[in-house]
Amino acid sequence: MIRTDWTMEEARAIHALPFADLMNRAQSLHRAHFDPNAIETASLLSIKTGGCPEDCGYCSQSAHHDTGVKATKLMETGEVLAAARRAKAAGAQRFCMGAAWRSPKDRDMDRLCAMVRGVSDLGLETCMTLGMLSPGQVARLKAAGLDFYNHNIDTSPAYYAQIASTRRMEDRLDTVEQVRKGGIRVCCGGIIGMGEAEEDRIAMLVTLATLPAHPDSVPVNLWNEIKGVPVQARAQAVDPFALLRIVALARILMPASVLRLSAGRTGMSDELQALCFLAGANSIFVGDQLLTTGNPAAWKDHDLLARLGMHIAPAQPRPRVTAE
Ligand code: SAM
Ligand code: DTB
Ligand code: SF4
Repeated sequence: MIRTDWTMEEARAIHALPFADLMNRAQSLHRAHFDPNAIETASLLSIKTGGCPEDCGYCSQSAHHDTGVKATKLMETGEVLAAARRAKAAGAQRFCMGAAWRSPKDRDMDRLCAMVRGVSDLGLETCMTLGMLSPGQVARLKAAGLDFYNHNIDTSPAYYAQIASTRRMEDRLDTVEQVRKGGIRVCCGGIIGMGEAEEDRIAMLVTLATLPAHPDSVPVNLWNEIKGVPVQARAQAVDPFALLRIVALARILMPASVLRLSAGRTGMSDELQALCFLAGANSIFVGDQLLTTGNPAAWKDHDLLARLGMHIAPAQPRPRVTAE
């Protein structure tokens, strides 16, 4: 059963289960909703890097922090399509285009829509992450054929103000709601390892799991160290078991959502990734590069999946995870 009325008490109790009980519950639900040996693959491209007016304390692309990332203009459609062809050849099913904006300018919409149509025509699922969207922009992207929109809540409501001051979590949730209402599937998750407490991690998942509809996909990012950003002073190494508990809790609270093990895999052992898949993670980014940081080499991921007897999930439109 898909529930959107989870309480913090329930989530804390699940999170605190003995490890074997927690993993068993997560794996049983995973099997009820998905092929447990299938992994979805997405590829990322930064179509507009750096110079972002937002001050997210974890991000290399904010103009507020001195990180050495060079600001670029929005890429040409042709260059984006060439990258999408390469991603498809390397085994990606979905192509996710990210821009370091607070929100897109209306003058950029024609080009963004051309990118969506072009990537879609290559037979790839399309995803964009462009910051906040107006209802009109949602409608244009939907008409161009955009399948997914990524917009993360990043942390708990209580910790959010420590992470960004140029926007509120309510602004993020408003965009998520606009996207959902506009009929584009929602990809919404967050980051762990930014100095937040265990309670914040649980609260982040409860926030996602009590939205009117669960996000269709939920990225769990481990903070990728960026030198020169405010989070660097607060970041903590994440205990592998703490990560596993969060993955399992996400799987239990949102059993039909695709769970993506996103940033941070370069620092994870094969064994930890395998345990994350057991706990319910069923999607990864493939390709050497995320946005401004690295990702495991393609051969390493293929090797890992082969050793685990896992395969790339056939891309197929899935029904929305909860009804209106
Ligand atoms: N500007 C858009 C936005 O904020 O939605 C799109 C790009 S933004 C880089 C997408 C997401 O990447 C963020 O919401 C955050 O969850 C994740 N992210 C950014 N920097 C990260 C880092 N250093 N480590 C882990 N995840 C990170
Ligand atoms: C998400 O949750 N993770 C991806 C994607 N959505 C856009 C981004 C990860 C970025 C990691 C830091 C970087 O490469 O700059
Ligand atoms: Fe800008 Fe997105 Fe980075 Fe925040 S996370 S600074 S909005 S690119």
